[in-house]
Amino acid sequence: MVSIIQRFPENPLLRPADIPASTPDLTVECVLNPGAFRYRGRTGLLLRVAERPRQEPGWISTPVLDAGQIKILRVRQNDPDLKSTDPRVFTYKGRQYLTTLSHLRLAWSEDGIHFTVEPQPALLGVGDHETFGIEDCRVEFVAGQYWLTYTAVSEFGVGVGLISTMDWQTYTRHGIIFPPHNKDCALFPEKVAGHYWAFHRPSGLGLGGNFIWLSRSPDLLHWGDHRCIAATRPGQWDSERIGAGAAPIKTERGWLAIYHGADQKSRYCLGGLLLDLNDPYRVLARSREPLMEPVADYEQRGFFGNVVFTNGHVVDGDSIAIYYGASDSLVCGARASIQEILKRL
Ligand code: MAN
Repeated sequence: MVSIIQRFPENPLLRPADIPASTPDLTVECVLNPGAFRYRGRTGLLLRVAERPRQEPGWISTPVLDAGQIKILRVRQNDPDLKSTDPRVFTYKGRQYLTTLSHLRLAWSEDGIHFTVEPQPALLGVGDHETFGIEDCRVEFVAGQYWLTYTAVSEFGVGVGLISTMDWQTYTRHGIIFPPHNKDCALFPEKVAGHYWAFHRPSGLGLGGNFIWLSRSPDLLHWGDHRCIAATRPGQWDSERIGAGAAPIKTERGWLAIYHGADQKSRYCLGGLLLDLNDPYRVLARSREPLMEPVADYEQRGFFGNVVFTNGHVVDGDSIAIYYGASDSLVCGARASIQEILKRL
């Protein structure tokens, strides 16, 4: 099938070497999964920057936040209490840790392609529920403010935190809105039937799985009427886990949501879902084939290969600029026509 997604010829837009580390003791290992938005005529990205100390042979060392200070956990690779099979996580003495600590960093662009990265983090993990960092932030302008829904990671699990800002200088923290295990939360850009709406992705331990749920709220803080709207599909490209990308796009055919799906081999692709404009719990269509697959070299090889993952886009008329993380290492961009995507659903 002919691809309807055109990758930016300038890809990758950002790589770890473009990001100054947040402290001299850390190196930037990955820059990935940006939230995207427009502010005062510019495109903003809220990048996930994943850092750790430079790795020494024979050791794994990872930063953990402890009362706002970075502490380094350092474990010998041959320690019998260490289990490490995934580049993103390891288990030590029965407890799980991430191999990197992520914060959120702003980058700005006049043309949506060339970005200038701010020298310091915009947001770092705060408090007991973010000691392993904050990740994969969706940004949406709703009710006169920007709302940031992000993954908060700690020994207590992976949940969804909420922050608001008007000016990208001062931030208001609203705490965890979806407790563990939950991630991939994206707000709708406007009220529908008198409510605010959010996608999220709770994970079932036994029954259930990694499915997309939809909820509504009177105030963006309190969420209810949770309903599962899309499950994984056995044997297909989205058989293992699925999760929403950024906010859905309002079209004359319905709400178009771009989501990620992974298979048993953790190969991440992007697909589309179409929801009823007035009753978003009603799913009207879903892509059979992926809209985008990891086929470029930089999408197949990296920190965690075979990944295209999006949680940020900017819409301009019929054109959507999709910002995405490639192989959990780099930030890239791609463009598509919304009408063309709708035809594929
Ligand atoms: C998974 C991956 C990682 C992420 C952790 C915590 O292991 O998505 O990239 O850091 O979950 O969210």
